[in-house]
Amino acid sequence: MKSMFIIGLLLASVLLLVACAPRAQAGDGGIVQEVRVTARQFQYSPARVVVRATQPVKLVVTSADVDHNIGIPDLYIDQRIESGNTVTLKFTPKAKGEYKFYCLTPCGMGHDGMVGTLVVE
Ligand SMILES: [Cu+2]
Repeated sequence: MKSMFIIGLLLASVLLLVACAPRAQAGDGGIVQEVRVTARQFQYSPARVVVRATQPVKLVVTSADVDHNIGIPDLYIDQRIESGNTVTLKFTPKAKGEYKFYCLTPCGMGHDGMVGTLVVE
């Protein structure tokens, strides 16, 4: 009788764990990772973004001042962001690693230092 109680307790625990496990968001094309980045002279915020490999990413980038760009050459991404606008990029990073992203639109004297890192784990 006592063993039946223990088995029941174990079953209830497993069901509770399954019910509480994190799930992918449904209804958004399978997007499971959403990251927001703000571009402004002369930095990205955050400048370091961490995502998981092989899972779709939705990268939302807003320009807080002048025209900018987010370029991730290794992932064939090159997207201009006009002043005050927001762009949404969807991609799935295949390989783990660190990918630099740059502003590829001249935006002022500090433009060359406008760099960030996408970390794919
Ligand atoms: Cu720039």
